[in-house]
Amino acid sequence: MHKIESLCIFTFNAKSFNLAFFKTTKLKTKPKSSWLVLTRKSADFLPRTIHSYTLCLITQNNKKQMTSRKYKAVLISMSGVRVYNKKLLELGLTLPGFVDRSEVIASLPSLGLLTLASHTPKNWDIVYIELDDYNDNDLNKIIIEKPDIIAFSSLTARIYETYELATFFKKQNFKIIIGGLHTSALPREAMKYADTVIQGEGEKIWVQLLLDYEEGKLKSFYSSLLNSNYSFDLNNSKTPKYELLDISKYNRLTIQTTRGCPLHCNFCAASRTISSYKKKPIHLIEKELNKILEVWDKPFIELADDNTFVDKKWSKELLKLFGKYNIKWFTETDISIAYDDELLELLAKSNCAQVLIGFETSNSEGLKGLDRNNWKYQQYDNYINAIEKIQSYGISVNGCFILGFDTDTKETFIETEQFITKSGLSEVQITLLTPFPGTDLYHQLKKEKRLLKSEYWDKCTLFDVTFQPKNFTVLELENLFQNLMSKIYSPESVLKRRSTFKQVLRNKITYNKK
Ligand code: B12
Ligand code: SF4
Repeated sequence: MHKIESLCIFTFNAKSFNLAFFKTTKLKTKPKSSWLVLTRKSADFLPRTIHSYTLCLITQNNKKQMTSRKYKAVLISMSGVRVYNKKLLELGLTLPGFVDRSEVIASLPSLGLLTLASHTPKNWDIVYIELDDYNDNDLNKIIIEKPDIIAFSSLTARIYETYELATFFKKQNFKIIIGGLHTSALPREAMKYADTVIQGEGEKIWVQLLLDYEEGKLKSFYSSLLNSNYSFDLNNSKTPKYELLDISKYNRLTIQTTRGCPLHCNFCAASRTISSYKKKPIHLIEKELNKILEVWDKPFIELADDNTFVDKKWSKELLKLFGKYNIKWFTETDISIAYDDELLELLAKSNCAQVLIGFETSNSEGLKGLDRNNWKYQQYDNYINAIEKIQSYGISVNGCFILGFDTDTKETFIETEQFITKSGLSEVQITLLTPFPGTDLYHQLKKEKRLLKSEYWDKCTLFDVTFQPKNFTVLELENLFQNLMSKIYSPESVLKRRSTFKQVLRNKITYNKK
């Protein structure tokens, strides 16, 4: 039952329905559509003349909705990619494979913030801003918006800049909120710079904190990790607000179909640090794909998942869904997909362009104790066959390898190159082991007093050395890594992998003809 709050009678011309409506009721905000429907229905009961109606209006929504003022939040994504190792940077610029991938990744929007935007109550306006390199002009544009709050999404590598901006805006009396993976790991640190810090999943907290702000009761800390009432059920997911983006700036968009990963690798700093493993219902993913197609007719989609195909039954439904669309897409998985032919068949038919798999190391010793159940260690002997099998279905495999494990020696660098060549991988990524704050690896290295600095967050780029390696000096590890980069991304190696990629594509064509 709705509370009847006012009754008004007025006459108006049919063509100017909305205008008369707003004028008469003197509403500052547009009424809810359900309310409009009710009023139109009411009109059906009333006598009609050709050009005008006499309408009896029964207002139903709660008073607050009608009279409350509009609020505004600016959501800031610290976008772009970062690498500080100068030599690597110079080298990187000459390495075609590396540059291509960086350019592709660098343009991705903040799905976290677009997700929060979709959960924002109607009495809040949202302005979404990406700041890569920024200047005074960019900051002035934010000030001119006169927002009630400025909310940042944080990743570790750009947290110092986030804090700098937070301090700047705080001085101008804006309320500052910071959430994301970095504040989830180190909320106390972030509290020095923000009015409110968020730890964990944002959807439910966001709604609560906006309400708290309206009521002047904003808290300094909200956590879905410490308060399970705030953890989010993906059944309640809303389609991210892709319409906030200027789509011409992007070459890919992201959607998240799963959150978390059950493997718990000791170095992993992805969404598993803020959520247990969970899956989004397929019909909601379908809505997201449709929404993307509304704003972009030929999209390329990157799943922002940690590890998509953990649950094989659900994954097959997901792949059937993708199969209905003509959308190219990419995601991250573990090698277990190689053991499921039905899944591989569906994957091949789903327009999946590539899967990224974390093989982590070519040195099996490095896999020991890496994840909670030693699962990756047990898969090591299957690596080469798994790559061959997945690619035989026409799905390109992008293999990821991490260098800098305690078990690594100089030989590991040679073996990694040999492994990559032998594996027939059609794409490759190598990164340096990085102790992101909050991870088991971070706690271990801190205990062993091997972190190069107590705070080194800007160096958490996956390409900068941040701790004392076991079998090398820091300089040796840097040099060995650069050397491997120059071999792996040399024009010849890239060319070779591109020809493998074309062969894989031919597999797909043959496979899909079957
Ligand atoms: C897409 C992506 C990017 C994009 C977009 C980043 C972004 N702002 O979201 C771009 C290309 C910019 C990017 C850049 C980098 N990335 Co990146 N990226 C990803 C990826 C693949 C998906 C992230 C995602 O969309 N998640 C889904 C959304 C829904 O989750 P979310 O953002 O965490 O948001 C939720 C909560 O955190 C919270 N929340 C987030 N922000 C806020 C803000 C407020 C106010 C509130 C209330 C809540 C809240 O609510 C959201 C919903 O629950 C992840 C890998 C992965 N599988 O997660 C890596 C990942 C996030 N990236 C990583 C890294 C290392 C980088 C780079 C350093 C790489 C580099 N060398 O440059 C840079 C970072 C530089 C920078 N710009 O800060 C690491 C980060 C680890 C960490 N703790 O910082 C990850 C986890 C990958 C990994 N290998 O570990 N990345
Ligand atoms: S498999 Fe990947 S996503 Fe899962 S815990 Fe390990 S590193 Fe993280």
